[in-house]
Amino acid sequence: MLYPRENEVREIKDLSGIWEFKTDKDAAAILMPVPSSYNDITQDASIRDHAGDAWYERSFFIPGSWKGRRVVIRAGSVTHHGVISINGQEAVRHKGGYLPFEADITGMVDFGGENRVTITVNNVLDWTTLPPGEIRTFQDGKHPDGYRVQEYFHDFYNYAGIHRPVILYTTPPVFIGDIDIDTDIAGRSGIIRYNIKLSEDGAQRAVKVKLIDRGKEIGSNTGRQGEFTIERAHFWEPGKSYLYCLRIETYNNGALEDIYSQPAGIRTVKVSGKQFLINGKPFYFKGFGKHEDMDIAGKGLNNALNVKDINLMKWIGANSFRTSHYPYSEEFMELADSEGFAVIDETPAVGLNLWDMGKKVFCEERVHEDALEHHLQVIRELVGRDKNRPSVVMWSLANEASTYEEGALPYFRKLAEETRKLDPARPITIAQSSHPGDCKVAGLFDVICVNRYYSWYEDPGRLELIEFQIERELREWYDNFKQPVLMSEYGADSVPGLHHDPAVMFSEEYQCELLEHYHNVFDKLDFIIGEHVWNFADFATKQGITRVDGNRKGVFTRQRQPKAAAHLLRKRWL
Ligand code: BDP
Repeated sequence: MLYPRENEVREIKDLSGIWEFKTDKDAAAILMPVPSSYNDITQDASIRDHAGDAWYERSFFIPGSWKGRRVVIRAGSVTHHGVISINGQEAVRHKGGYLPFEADITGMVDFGGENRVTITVNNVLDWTTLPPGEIRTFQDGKHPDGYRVQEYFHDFYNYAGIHRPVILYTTPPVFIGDIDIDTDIAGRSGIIRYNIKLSEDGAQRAVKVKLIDRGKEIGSNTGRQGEFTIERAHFWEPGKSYLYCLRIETYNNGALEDIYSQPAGIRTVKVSGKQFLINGKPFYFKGFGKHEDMDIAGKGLNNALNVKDINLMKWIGANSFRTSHYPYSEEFMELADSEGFAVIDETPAVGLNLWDMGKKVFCEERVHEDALEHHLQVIRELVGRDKNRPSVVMWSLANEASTYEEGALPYFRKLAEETRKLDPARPITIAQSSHPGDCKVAGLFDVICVNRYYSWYEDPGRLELIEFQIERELREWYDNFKQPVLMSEYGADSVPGLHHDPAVMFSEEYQCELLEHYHNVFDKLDFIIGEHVWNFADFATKQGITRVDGNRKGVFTRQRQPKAAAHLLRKRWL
């Protein structure tokens, strides 16, 4: 799905702003910002903890000048189910909280008049959603009869709402529908191959593609498929972004009809032996697992926060991040492309683990056919959305699933096959918490990503054990699977300002010493291709006895101030 871009023939109208909102059909509407999570906006705990439908509504005008154009409504993220209605008529419904969806509403709107959009948002998680969850209803005498809670198994708050912009955009009735870009390098030359899809009725249209370099046309072709070879090309690489642009024009009997400008970064990625190669050179990942998370707005898109995070990642010397544990906004992905960060792009498959060897996840009553079908659909949508982004160097299909179960193997085999079919060029992985001896699925992937918390969840307080334990484990992963290994999570909670010497858990000293022990091991092993600290910043979680105001493993606070660990990483990475 193309990211909406305006130009001479396409217009965008952003419906961000303050909408009317209800969680109960009969209540009076209250004010709700879009984009934002709704949970932390009011003083009402029942809205914060709501599980079920919520309704958003606003009116908008369609200018008379749009008559004859195709009008599309597009939502970047409605968590987790969304139904968009226009003037009371359903236009589209979508399942999956972190990916865009859209609908042609040309036939539903009043041109030159006022229109109404209603979005029904449902945040319920069950065993067919990603992440999964369960609604628990109590009839046990210990709770009021019928008491109902949303349970889930992942460690971040189940923020809900319209998290990314809702926009209207126009195209001509016959339009550019999709583009596939593939790039290659031959010596100092860069190659950009493309394949353009027009809407169904576009067979008679002529297509022209112009190659633009910093505003200047340096080549042009005709036809829907083709390639450009750029001698002495500038390549895209982490820390040094360079984007060309393909300007696609369609013509109807010689008259210009549609235009779309697609950025294109020339780079290659490949896993070879013990290395992860970008443009043929070994790449070492330095960075974080992150979250979309902030005070008040929750998971709502915030450009100030996004630019701040990019600046902090540059300041600390990071070159990459993983979109733990769901696809991030296209606005943030645009920044990764333009600012030169390598991204491990992850699906929302997190919490497929009950941390209980006795209770299976991959079985008929939990993750089964419907879940698999949805997971495949999410992968198709994710690849469809991000396939042309040079920043995306690897797909991560899940986080910490119980891959020690037999049932995990057929499940992940299907996912791996589908992803490779959709995108034969990029490596694939999953972030693992299973142990190398028990994991049934690692052989399906290209890179081992390990999440591990020695001296935190395991042997808490025992910093002296880390090097022995992690070295043993990492060697075992490599010996068993002969794939390069990336430490995709390691870290410790710390409360800023809490000091202790010798270090104790939750002090800033402990977080620093823990990281250093891991680093000593990474520096010894030649198959380690990177380190992603958990987490970039503190973030909200559900309430529980192991969380004091959320997860505190950030090296920055939730307000983006550095803890001591941030200075330690900055020294190491720069
Ligand atoms: C890992 C998860 C991550 C958690 C982290 C933690 O992948 O989502 O936040 O542990 O517990 O299990 O801090």
